[in-house]
Order: sequence, then C-alpha cells, then structure tokens
Amino acid sequence: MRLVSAQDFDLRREVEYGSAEQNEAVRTIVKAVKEEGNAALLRYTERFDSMKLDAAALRVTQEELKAAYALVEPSFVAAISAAAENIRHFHTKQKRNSWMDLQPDGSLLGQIIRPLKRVGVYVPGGKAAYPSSVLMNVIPAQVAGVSEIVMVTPPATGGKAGIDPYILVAAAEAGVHEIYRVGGAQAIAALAYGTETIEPVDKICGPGNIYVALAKREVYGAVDIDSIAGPSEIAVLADDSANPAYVAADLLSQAEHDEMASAILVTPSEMFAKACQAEVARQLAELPRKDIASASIEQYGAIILVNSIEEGIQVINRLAPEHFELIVKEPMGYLGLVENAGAIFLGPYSSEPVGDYYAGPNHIIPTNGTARFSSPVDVDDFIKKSSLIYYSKEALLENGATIIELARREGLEGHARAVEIRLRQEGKAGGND
Ligand code: HSO
Ligand code: ZN
Repeated sequence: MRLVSAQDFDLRREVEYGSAEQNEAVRTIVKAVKEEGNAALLRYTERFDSMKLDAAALRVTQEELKAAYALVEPSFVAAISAAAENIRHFHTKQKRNSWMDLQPDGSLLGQIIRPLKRVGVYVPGGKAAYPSSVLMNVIPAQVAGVSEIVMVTPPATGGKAGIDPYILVAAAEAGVHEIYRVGGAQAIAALAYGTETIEPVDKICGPGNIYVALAKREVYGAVDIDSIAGPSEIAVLADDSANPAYVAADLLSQAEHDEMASAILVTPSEMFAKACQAEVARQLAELPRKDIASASIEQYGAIILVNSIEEGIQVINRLAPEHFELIVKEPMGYLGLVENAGAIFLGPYSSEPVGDYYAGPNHIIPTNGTARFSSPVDVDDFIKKSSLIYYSKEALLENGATIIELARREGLEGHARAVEIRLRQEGKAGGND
C-alpha cells in the first residue's frame, strides 16, 4: 500500500457508461420487451440465462419460498431477521408526516406524503448477490408504506436448483410481495413497461451489471430509478491511539468487494502508517479474496500522511468517501468538522461491517465523491410529496392583485384573468361568505 501526500491524491474515478455496442444491445432488448411482453422476456431468458421457462413459471411460488428456508442454516435465518429488525427500526425514524398550516385568513397550505405504490428491486446474480443488500433496498420501501414490492433476480443464481435460497430468505424476511425469476436488461424493461405477467412499477432500484445499469438509464423517465452505485470505498482517519491490525482489517473489508474498490488511510503519524502498511500486507496474504483485495489496494489504495487530524478531515471532506471511519482519541470532538461522508463510523469498535450488515443505517451509500451532494438510500427514496393549496375567498381577495401583477409582468394575461375574474365577481358580491 503506497504512502502519498494529500496533494498527490485524487479519488475520483471514471464511471463506466458502457460501450456503444452494449448500449445498442440494451436498447434492442428494452424495445422488444416493451412491444412483445412475455414473449420477448422469455426469449431473452432462454438466450442469456439458458433457462426455458413459460409465463406461468416466472413467478416464484410460496412453496419455493418455504423450501428455501429448509435449504439455509437456522442461524442464517436468525441473523438476517435480527439485521432486518435493526434496519427497520433505524429507517422508521426517517418517516415524514404530512403537514398542513392553517393561516389566519382561513387558507390552508401543506404537504401530503404518500408512498410510491409499486417498487421493483433488482437483485443480481454473481459476485454481488448479497442478501444484506436485499434488506437495504426493500426495508426502506416497506417502511415508507410501498404496498407492492416486487423483486426480480436471474433464474439460476443458486445453480440448477433455481434462485439462491439465501436471497429468497432475505426477500421473505424483508417483506417482498412478489418475486420473478428474470434478470438482465429484460427484467428492467419488464418492470418499467410491464408484461402479461409482471405489472409495471413506479421505481426500480438495486444494483446490477453494466446491462442492468444501462437498461435502468434507458427506462428512466417512464419510471424513477435509483442512482448507480460505484465500487465500494472506505477512508479511515486514525491517529496512533488506533490499533493498526483493526485498521488494516477494516481497509481490507472494503478492498475485498471489488478490484476497483478503494481503501484509504489518512493519518498524522508516520509510525502508525508504517505499522498499518505492514498489517495490510500480512492480513492480505491470508485473505480468501486476496486476488481481488490486492488488486484494489494496489490500484486504488493509499496511505495519506497529514500534519494533523484537522488536516486529515480536510482530506476526507475532499474525498467525500462512501464510508468514513474516524478512529482517534476523541472522535466525537471532530464530528462537527466532517462535511462530506456517506456514513461516519466513530471509534475503534464501529468497524465498517457493523454498518454493512447490522447496525441499522443503509449500506447503499453515495460513492465516487457524490456524498458531497447526495445521501444514503432511505425512506425518502420511496415517497412522493403533493403540495396542498386551499385559498379562502378572503385570502384571494386580499392577495389577488399581487398575483395579477406578477402574471402581467410575465406577459401571461390568461393567468392574470383567471384571478381577476374571481376578484370582479366576488368583489362585487361583497362580504366574506
Ligand atoms: N460495503 C458494501 C455493502 C456490503 N458489504 C454488502 C457487504 N455486503 C457497500 O459499499
Ligand atoms: Zn461491504
């Protein structure tokens, strides 16, 4: 793991948007599913997932869900349900209330909060098929009050037997209402436009490969989508009160996600830096995913030496990391200085996996510097707001002239007259009734 100075380091990475061919392929798939429905969906499932299904087999049945429970360890069920409870508890705090404000003139202004009606969650196959991510996508939607949560996932993630049973159990524990065995761009198109079997949704979320990401972009507008998550990031700011073995382990916990993940240590202590460097090398050699983790550490890992903890926090604010661990003597005292970080972990015992799996906050967090302006997934991602305006007669008579003034300034006479016609009529009638 290389040692660098703050000036020489920039975390921003190119986001992959796919080749022209990939974009073209996705456009073709999306169009075919939109026009032909199930026929195209089943055709692409056979082509890309080598599964010949008929429409009746698309939906996962209650029996299969039950069977999944028998295929996983009871300890896993207990763990995922404990995590689900914590995540639900945390997200419940985020719920917003509708509000109305009654003015003295009898008019009423407000904001009405409503859940989205139907949400689709994509769950990928392959190396990023995490049961924990099922919880992180589904539970905020459920807490928001979404009444139809639909999951789609490639048909054979659990091998010939069908969908990975751990994913199915996580879906059931999180409260998914419908599950379909379809993946790829064709699944995104089905969620966006609907088929004879799958009703269209209002929003699609969840990670996926480049085809899934491109398909989400393609259908955006017809439905809402979440933001596209980049590779994991961790930045640790630690002083020499920290344990180098703990810090190294936390850095590796994110490096093992992806060759493009980034793990960065910022420290004012050169001795501590060297100790962490040695620990990373030592622990890396024994990590089952050492190939992935060492590629990540080599390319995107760094130890940045700074002069003080305050300067370290400035570096963190510039990086705006997805995850930020602050492991210094009095971490609370520095919290007010932290401006840009998706999730902040304080002290030596708040190891990042505590947040990845269990504590309650969401683990879908802005990456690639976007924590400067965006936030972790939460209940707000699954609601919409309607403004409420009730003007009393008194309020309109009182304020109508001002509105007319603004409308005429914009050359919008029709707007002005819509108000004026009422002022004439009601003004003539007189009184307040
Ligand atoms: N750290 C990942 C989430 C995750 N970790 C899932 C383990 N499983 C988000 O950056
Ligand atoms: Zn993780």
